[in-house]
Amino acid sequence: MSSKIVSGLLLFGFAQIQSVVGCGDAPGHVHSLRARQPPPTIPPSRPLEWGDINIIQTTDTHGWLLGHQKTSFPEPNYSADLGDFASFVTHMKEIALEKDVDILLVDSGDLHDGTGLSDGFPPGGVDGRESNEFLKQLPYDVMAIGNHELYIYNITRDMHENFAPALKGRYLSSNVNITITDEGNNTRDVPVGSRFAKFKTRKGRSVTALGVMFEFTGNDHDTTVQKVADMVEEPWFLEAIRDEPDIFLLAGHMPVARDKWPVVFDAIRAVHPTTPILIAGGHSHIRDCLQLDGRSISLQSGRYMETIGWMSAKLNVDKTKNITFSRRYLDANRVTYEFHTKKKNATFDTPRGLAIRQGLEDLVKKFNLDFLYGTAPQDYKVSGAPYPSNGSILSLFAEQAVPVALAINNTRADIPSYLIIQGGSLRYDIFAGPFTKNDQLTASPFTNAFVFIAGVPLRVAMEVLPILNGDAPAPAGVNKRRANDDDLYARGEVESMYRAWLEDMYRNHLEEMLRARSVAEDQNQNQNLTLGYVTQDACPGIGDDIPHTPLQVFPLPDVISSQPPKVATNDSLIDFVFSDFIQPDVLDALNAVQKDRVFTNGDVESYSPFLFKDVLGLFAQEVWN
Ligand SMILES: *[C@@H]1O[C@H](CO)[C@@H](O)[C@H](O)[C@H]1NC(C)=O
Ligand SMILES: *[C@@H]1O[C@H](CO)[C@@H](O)[C@H](O)[C@H]1NC(C)=O
Ligand SMILES: *[C@@H]1O[C@H](CO)[C@@H](O)[C@H](O)[C@H]1NC(C)=O
Ligand SMILES: *[C@@H]1O[C@H](CO)[C@@H](O)[C@H](O)[C@H]1NC(C)=O
Ligand SMILES: *[C@@H]1O[C@H](CO)[C@@H](O)[C@H](O)[C@H]1NC(C)=O
Ligand SMILES: *[C@@H]1O[C@H](CO)[C@@H](O)[C@H](O)[C@H]1NC(C)=O
Ligand SMILES: *[C@@H]1O[C@H](CO)[C@@H](O)[C@H](O)[C@H]1NC(C)=O
Ligand SMILES: *[C@@H]1O[C@H](CO)[C@@H](O)[C@H](O)[C@H]1NC(C)=O
Ligand SMILES: *[C@@H]1O[C@H](CO)[C@@H](O)[C@H](O)[C@H]1NC(C)=O
Ligand SMILES: CC(=O)N[C@H]1CO[C@H](CO)[C@@H](O)[C@@H]1O
Ligand SMILES: [Zn+2]
Ligand SMILES: [Zn+2]
Repeated sequence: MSSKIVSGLLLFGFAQIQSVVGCGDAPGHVHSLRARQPPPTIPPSRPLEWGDINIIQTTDTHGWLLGHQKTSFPEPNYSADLGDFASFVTHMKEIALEKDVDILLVDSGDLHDGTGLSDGFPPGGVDGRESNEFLKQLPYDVMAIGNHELYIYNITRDMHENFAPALKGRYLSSNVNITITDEGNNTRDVPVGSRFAKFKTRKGRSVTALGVMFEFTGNDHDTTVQKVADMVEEPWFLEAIRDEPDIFLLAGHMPVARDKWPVVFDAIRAVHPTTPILIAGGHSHIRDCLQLDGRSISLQSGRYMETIGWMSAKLNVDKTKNITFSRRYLDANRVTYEFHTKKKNATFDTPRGLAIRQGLEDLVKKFNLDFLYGTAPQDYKVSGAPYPSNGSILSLFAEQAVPVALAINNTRADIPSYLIIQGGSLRYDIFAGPFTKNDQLTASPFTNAFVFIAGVPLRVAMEVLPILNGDAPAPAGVNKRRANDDDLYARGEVESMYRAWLEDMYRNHLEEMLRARSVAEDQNQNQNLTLGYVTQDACPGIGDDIPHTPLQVFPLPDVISSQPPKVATNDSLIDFVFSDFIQPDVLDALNAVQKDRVFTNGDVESYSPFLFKDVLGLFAQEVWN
């Protein structure tokens, strides 16, 4: 099949492929890619490759400390909790002892914002303070600060005062400061954790470690993120890297590709041309690996406790030779953990692991996270279903949930309304089954408000959406307020990068299927594969611990809408409801599409006391109960 045809097919959208892969056994009979029987649990088959120094990496855990508990695939593949992980680490350390090699545990940041365990704290609390107590119980050698530790000053201060001390100098924030008021009421600017750490491994190897943040600009007042190029010129940095260690360990909240790691790498290489450099990156939520030279490796281990990263290095003495590295992306579940530690279910749990799980379950009770709003009848996906559709959480939210939730205690409920909100309003899928407070916080935690303008002709309101989505040309005068990609990236937006990674993965899969000489060949290769990530990185060999077939992924619009109300004519006046997040864009667009009236902030009123984060719970109580 020529590549022209392949790309032509892809242009029609991913769903089209189902009618292309005919099976040949009956006319008109086609295989659905998703209709295969789920295969039985497949454990990994390849043991890990151990080296002289071995690193287990977590990153972007975002509160997912109880793992993924839903039964829809591939969630069970990520079902291990932090207690299981603690047991895994204990056993891996025992194996390292038997092999007489070094093993280090590293985290690359973003401990906040993701589930009820971090975000479901009662009023007066601080996000992540209680969930972080469990991370403190793991034997991390190095942890680096993430941007989600910097959006709210109180969180940063909590990390500085309560978290960093537990790491005893190994919570690293090389280019991130906090401004604090000390006992003498003096304002001081200090690193949130430590700028660097120097320590020796069990085998006596010297390590110089850094914790570098990408050039984040969305941080709160009284926190500072220094540019990476400025950091590497600081006297403290040059002093810290002057003496040659056995390895440099560069942990940091920065993707391993297409960001500023080469700046740090080059600064070290200028002084130490051959010293092994191990980079543990993060932030863009993908699995990735590359080598900046033959004596260095950079690993990034996904997100949300789905992936545990492994890298190892055989540290040869010959400094002119390349180092043999290995890397592996482990799916975070007990089957994986037991396979690699040669344990059985009955011998796997450690007392500390069990205590951590119990503690997390107690926290669920304390935060009332298992409060049941209702039962979801099916899965609703963020990018795993087309928008608009039955299976789209965006459709569910804008077309069903918001109208139900905002009708509650609303004096304007009887006035026809039309709603638009940002497509990024939903953070995670909803799965069939119990829908709890934890699920609500996971899917939709945002505190945006609903506002409205009364008396807008429906026709005018409906012209706004295509303009904001870029589907209609923006009329002259519409201020292109929406930030460019670089600005969004600097402010911490990563969802689009993660989704682009999924899209690449799925596109590669389709192209492979079309290349396969026959459907039989494809099925033979793929029928036993479970759904999950299919990583194609720049390191040698295969990185995924278990081969998977990728999830289908669909594009998302920037702005989504409710169904238009049933009114007499398109000129009927309605309540135009929207999110305060997009208010400036909405006003610009309204003033561009008509000239009868000038819309200003003064026309915008509060529509409901409920915020985005309240909607799904209210809806589930009404409709799924
Ligand atoms: C931050 O903490 C202080 C006291 O510890 C509290 O008074 C303040 O309300 C908190 N701010 C936020 C935004 O939570
Ligand atoms: C600390 O300084 C602030 C302003 O700099 C002042 O308002 C406050 O009264 C001082 N507090 C004490 C205890 O001196
Ligand atoms: C961070 O704080 C230190 C003092 O602890 C100060 O020397 C340094 O200039 C600060 N860095 C930035 C980028 O503000
Ligand atoms: C060493 O690694 C570098 C970078 O990965 C590669 O370009 C080079 O060919 C390797 N050299 C040998 C001798 O394998
Ligand atoms: C593993 O063991 C625990 C008790 O330690 C038990 O509750 C659980 O059902 C077992 N799981 C399997 C898959 O056998
Ligand atoms: C959409 O929902 C309707 C009603 O609940 C159902 O009949 C239909 O089969 C669903 N369609 C899909 C594609 O799931
Ligand atoms: C609606 O208003 C009533 C009466 O003020 C109140 O009791 C109820 O809690 C409100 N409903 C919600 C969902 O807030
Ligand atoms: C798939 O599974 C079947 C039976 O479980 C086995 O015979 C076959 O070799 C497997 N195919 C591949 C490609 O692993
Ligand atoms: C309203 O506008 C839409 C799209 O412009 C059109 O399809 C529809 O027929 C109009 N409806 C009425 C009642 O004018
Ligand atoms: C360990 C585990 O739970 N593996 C599951 C991963 O997901 C597939 C389906 O995609 C299941 O069959 C496995 O049991
Ligand atoms: Zn993150
Ligand atoms: Zn991040």
